[in-house]
Amino acid sequence: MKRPAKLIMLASALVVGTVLAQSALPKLEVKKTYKVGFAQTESNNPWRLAETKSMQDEAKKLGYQLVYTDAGGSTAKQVADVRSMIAQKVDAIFLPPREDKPLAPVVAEARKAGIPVILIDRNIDPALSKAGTDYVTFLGSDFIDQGKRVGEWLAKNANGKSKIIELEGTTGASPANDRKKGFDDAIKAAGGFTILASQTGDFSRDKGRQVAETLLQAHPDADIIYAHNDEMAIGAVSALQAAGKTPGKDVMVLSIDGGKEAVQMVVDGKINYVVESNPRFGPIAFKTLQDYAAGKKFPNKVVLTDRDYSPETAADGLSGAY
Ligand code: GYE
Repeated sequence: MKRPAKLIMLASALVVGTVLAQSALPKLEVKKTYKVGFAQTESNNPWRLAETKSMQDEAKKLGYQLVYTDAGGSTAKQVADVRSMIAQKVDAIFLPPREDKPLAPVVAEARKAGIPVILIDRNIDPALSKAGTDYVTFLGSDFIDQGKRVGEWLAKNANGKSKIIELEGTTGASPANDRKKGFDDAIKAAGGFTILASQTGDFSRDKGRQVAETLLQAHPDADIIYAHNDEMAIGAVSALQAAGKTPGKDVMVLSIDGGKEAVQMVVDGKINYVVESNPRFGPIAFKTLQDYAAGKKFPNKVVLTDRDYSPETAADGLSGAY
C-alpha cells in the first residue's frame, strides 16, 4: 500500500513542478498585431539572408512590426541587441543564439521583463536555460542527425577514401557542436575513417577557405573534407582548386545547408553530398507566436525536417533550394 502512495505523491509533485514551470513563462495577449523582435546573428551568408527574408516577409504578410537587429557576428552585440528590444518593450523576441551559453542571461532578463522568447535556428545550452520556463520552445533542425546523415552517406559512398579534414562552425554554436558529434559518431560506428584535423572556419566562406588551405598543406594526403556548412565547403572547393586538386574527385567535399550555389556544385560534381538545413523560419515562427498567445503548450523542441542533395537528386532539387 505504501509504495503506490509514495509514487502518487511523487507523480503529483512532478505535475505541480511542470505547472509551475509553465506558469513561469510570460503570458502573451491575443492581439491583432504585434511588435516582435528578431535578433539576427550575422548576415554574411545566403542562409542568414534567406532566414531574414523569410521572417520579414511573414511579418509583412501578417501586418506585424518587426524590430530587426543584426549582430554582425558578435555575440556581445547580440546580447546588447536583445537588451535593447527588452527596453523597447517588444511583445515577443525571436532569437537564434549565436553561441549556446552567453545568451542565457538575456533570455532570463526577457522573461523577467514579461517578454516571451522563442528560439529559432540555433539552440541554447539546456543546463543554463530551460524550454517551458525561460523560453517558449526551440524551432529548428536536428543538427546531430544532420551530421549523422553526412557520416552515413560517406560510409556508403567513400570508395576507399578515408582521411578527413573537418571544418567546424562557429565555436560554441549549437549546430557546430551537434554537427560534429553526429558526424564523428557515425564515422566511428562505420569504422575505417580517420579525422586528420578538425578546426573552426566560423561558418564563413573566407575563413573556411583559409583554414582548408592551411590544413591541406599540413595534410596533403587528406581525401575528404567535411564542412559544417555550405559556405565553408565552397571555401574549401576554392582551396582545393588553388592546391591543384579536383574537388569532388581527388578530395570529396561534404556539407550541410543546401543553398543554391552548393546544390549547383553537387550537380557539377564539385561537392559530393549536402544535407539541407531549412532557413525558412518565418511561417512556423509566427504561427508559434500566435498559438502561444492562444494558450497552446509546446514541447522543448519543434524539429524541422530536412531533405538532402546527392549526385542523383541535386538537379531535381535545385529549383527548390534557397
Ligand atoms: O548552417 C549556417 C549559419 O544556425 C543552422 O548557421 C544555422 C547555421 C547554418 O550561419 O550556414
